Amino acid sequence: MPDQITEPAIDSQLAEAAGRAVELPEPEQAPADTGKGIGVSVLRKEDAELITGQGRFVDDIRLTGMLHLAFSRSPLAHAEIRSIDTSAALAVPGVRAVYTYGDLDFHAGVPTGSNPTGDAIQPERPVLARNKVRMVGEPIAVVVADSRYAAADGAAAVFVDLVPLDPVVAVEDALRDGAPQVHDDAPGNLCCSIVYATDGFDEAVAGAEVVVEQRIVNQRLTPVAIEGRGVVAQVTPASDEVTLYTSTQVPHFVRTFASVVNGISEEKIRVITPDVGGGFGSKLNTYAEEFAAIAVSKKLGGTPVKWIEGRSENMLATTHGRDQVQYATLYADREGRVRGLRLRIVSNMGAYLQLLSPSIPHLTLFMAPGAYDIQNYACQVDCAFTNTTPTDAYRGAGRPEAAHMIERMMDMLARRLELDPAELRRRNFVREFPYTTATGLSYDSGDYDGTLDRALELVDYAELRREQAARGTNGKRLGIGLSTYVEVCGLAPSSVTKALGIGAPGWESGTIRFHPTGKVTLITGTSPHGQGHATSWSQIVESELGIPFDQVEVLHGDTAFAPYGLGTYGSRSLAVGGSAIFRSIEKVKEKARKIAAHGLEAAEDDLEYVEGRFRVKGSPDRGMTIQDVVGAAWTAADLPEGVEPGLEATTFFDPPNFVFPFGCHVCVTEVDTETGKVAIRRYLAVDDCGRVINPMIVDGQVHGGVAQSIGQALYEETVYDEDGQCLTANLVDYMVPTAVEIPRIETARTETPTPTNPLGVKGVGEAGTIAASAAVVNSVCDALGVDHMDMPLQPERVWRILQGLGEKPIEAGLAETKGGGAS
Ligand code: MCN
Repeated sequence: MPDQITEPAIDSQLAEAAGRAVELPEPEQAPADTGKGIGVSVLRKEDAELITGQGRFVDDIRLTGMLHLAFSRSPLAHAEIRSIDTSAALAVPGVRAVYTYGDLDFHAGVPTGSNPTGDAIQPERPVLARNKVRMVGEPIAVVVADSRYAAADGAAAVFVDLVPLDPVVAVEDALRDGAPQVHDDAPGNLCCSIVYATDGFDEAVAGAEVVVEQRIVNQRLTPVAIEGRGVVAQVTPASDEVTLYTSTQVPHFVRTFASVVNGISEEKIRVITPDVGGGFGSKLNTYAEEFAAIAVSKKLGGTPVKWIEGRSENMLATTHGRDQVQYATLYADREGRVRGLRLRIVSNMGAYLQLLSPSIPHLTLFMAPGAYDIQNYACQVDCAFTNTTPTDAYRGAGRPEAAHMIERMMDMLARRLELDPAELRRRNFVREFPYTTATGLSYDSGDYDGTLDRALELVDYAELRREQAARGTNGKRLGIGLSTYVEVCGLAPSSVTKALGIGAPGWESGTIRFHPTGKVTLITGTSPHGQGHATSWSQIVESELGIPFDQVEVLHGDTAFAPYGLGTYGSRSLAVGGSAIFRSIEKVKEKARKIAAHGLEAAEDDLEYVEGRFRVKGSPDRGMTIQDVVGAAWTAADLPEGVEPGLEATTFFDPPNFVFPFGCHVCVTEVDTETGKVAIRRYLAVDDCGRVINPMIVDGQVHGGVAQSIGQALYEETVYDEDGQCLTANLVDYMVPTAVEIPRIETARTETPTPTNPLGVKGVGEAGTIAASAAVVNSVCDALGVDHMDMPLQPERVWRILQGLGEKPIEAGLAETKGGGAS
């Protein structure tokens, strides 16, 4: 059972911004006397700078003599490059140079990082296009100018003679016979394929009493971080040293790959990540512009150069997310016990692979059975190239697609069996932990009934169902949607990430360094961009060492001083990076104990550490503060035999397993039968991310994630026309919901610690995004009494259903053309 439950907290800023008259309780905050250790809702120490305009982002970096870059990009989705004429661009006032592929020194193409099948086709992707372009927005030439504006004018004046080729846009079209070929070396546009089935699958599901089938489209999305990407690069020609400022989630990867692509020795490259205004996975990558900026600075003999992405450029040329078509079949008996799941996933890679592109749908494959005891499972994943922007990690990365599918299928099954969706879930929950899934994952810990019970109690589910029945089907219909999700995060151990073909290992580094005055610097290999690591990590230090929160400085994002770190993504930072810090704290504590025992002339075992002080058990007056110990370690005049001076430790923590957060989200909607408009009346998120370090940060992460997922459910969709032109590359056509659209989000928690790491923590950074879309769509389908609707549930789509017109016409799917799902 959960050992702690926190009451709902509310995002007051969102409610106020929406002008809603809502009575808001005071946010939980640290009372003055409780300290700022683990479990306390401390305000984030990062925010004072950020909200007073003192943040320092890439665009704030100004180096002497710096020039500006702009990229001339392909206007066509698929074409041969006949010639490039740069003369008009060079004539633009302020333009200093224009470079195309052959002018710059590259030793490799833009890197791809993962190969989940071992035989994935990874087509070459030149940093600047050579011979062919395969997507709108592909960089062809780079213009160097005195100002950003002159550079943009220059880029617009580059004339590229393109011979159009037929593009292929929709993923299922790409796999049809005779489809235009995106890459010569990827026949049939297939990047890779995996067929997985548990033993005896066909026999196990044969004769199932109930079979529910559905084609589900998980539409393409654009990540839209507030700050786009940006780069400042300077090469020192005499030493070949590079300083690269870049807005990234993975500074060390950027250094390693810049070394490979730019042909510069890795130790000579310093990557600095200043403040980063969000990423949502889109900055978990290395991009052409980073390598091009280094190459240009080198070509110019060391002149620093800057490139700052524009919004439409961001929406065209930075990675997109999702874009899966799924064919799901759920087999069950009449009592609602699920006997098997068959799934076919067709996943749109876009024109090229980024670091993780083909691994994302494989995460869907692994997590598709969700929180249910489904031991018979068959899945086929086909990853296909199209003439569109590459897809890669977008908050949740493969798991929202899994959770949305299985949570929708469970609701469809409940409807078919005329069972309450909560009851159906209870009949299928996993209850024994650790639990080995049909795909061989080991769910670490959980209490799925606990979060469901708590959620149903908080929304008063029985009363809602009564209201729904009483209201009937006229006017505004009431819908209640559940999502009892489980997700995987904290990707590790490295042996498993390797086996999964994920190019990166799973460990993380963390250093603790004491200064002679007893103050602490932490260096973390994580690369926060809105998650509040400086705050959380300082809380861990205060709890474990008694060093006040405000006397802890957290450094990150500079490869010159940090041990190699893998960065921030996959909600791994606390479970892996925070645990590395914790282990380093244990190491310094162990050394400090030796020094204190020596100083106090006591046995180590006779010492206890209480509130920042070693004291002799039974004689509390005899003691040494941690500051005294640090002083002794620094002066080093009287240290015990064999103990080195100084107090500092580094850990590379590689956990034995992933972590599996879970929860139950409930969405209550009112659907206007006249207009098709969906209004969310209530949204409740009950999450379990193990032990909680900072409840306020966790609430914030859940709010942000839920808001993004409501965006997917109701508003957002990246749309291409049949020529491969992106119709939604601006914030007018692509609708990111604002505080006006997002309802008040209530949060509550249960705490089921994980045995996977010493802190007992699981990740929460993506939980909201993984859970919410299914809760919203389940709610709307419940309101309308229909089996399924694809996202986004814009009023027109809902209205068509209400008029009995059905979905917008969809072309026949691949399930028929390619001979069905896995076997
Ligand atoms: N936390 C906690 N207790 C827990 C779990 C987490 O106090 N049991 C705290 C952590 O200490 C940390 C924060 O919550 O301060 C998030 O931790 P974690 O779940 O480990 O996730 P990461 O820090 O690795 O963040 C990555 C995740 C991802 S994958 C995306 S995408 C994402 C996200 O976080 N993008 C974000 N949150 C974002 N938030 C902002 N503001 N901007 C983004 O781009």
